[in-house]
Amino acid sequence: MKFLIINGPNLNLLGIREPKIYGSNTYQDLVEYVSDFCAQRGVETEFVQSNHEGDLVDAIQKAYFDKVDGIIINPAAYTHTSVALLDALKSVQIPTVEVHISKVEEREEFRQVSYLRPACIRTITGHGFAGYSMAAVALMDHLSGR
Ligand code: CA2
Repeated sequence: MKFLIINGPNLNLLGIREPKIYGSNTYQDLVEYVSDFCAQRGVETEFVQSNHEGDLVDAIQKAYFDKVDGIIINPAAYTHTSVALLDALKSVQIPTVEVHISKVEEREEFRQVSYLRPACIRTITGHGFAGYSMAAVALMDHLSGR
């Protein structure tokens, strides 16, 4: 099984600023945590982080041709704006879980809307990095029909 983990704009700054909201661990720590978690369960991982919407669309399309089994996506600010990412997820039909490190539902009103949610099997918010491992488990369960 192979999962693609996509992180959107500014998540490369994890651990560098706003530790009260996003914690003090870095993007590299996140990659190591999620890849170890998945590897221990026999799941291969690939990671993409970009600050550019089109790069994220390209990554989703590439996942289709690479026969990726599941996608974990934290679209960051594009969550609240991107029809392009919604359309990309809808077009590839790969089971996807949306993750947010912070509890978006308790933050500003504009963060309450997710354009991508309708294309996702689950949305996980407010669990920090653990949200990504919860997403991996949700995909494993979904793909094994549990
Ligand atoms: O809670 C999340 O994971 C978010 O997707 C993070 C986005 C935000 O726009 C969403 O509403 C919720 C922002 C990511 C910015 O990450 C930073 C990390 C360190 C320092 C500054 C920003």
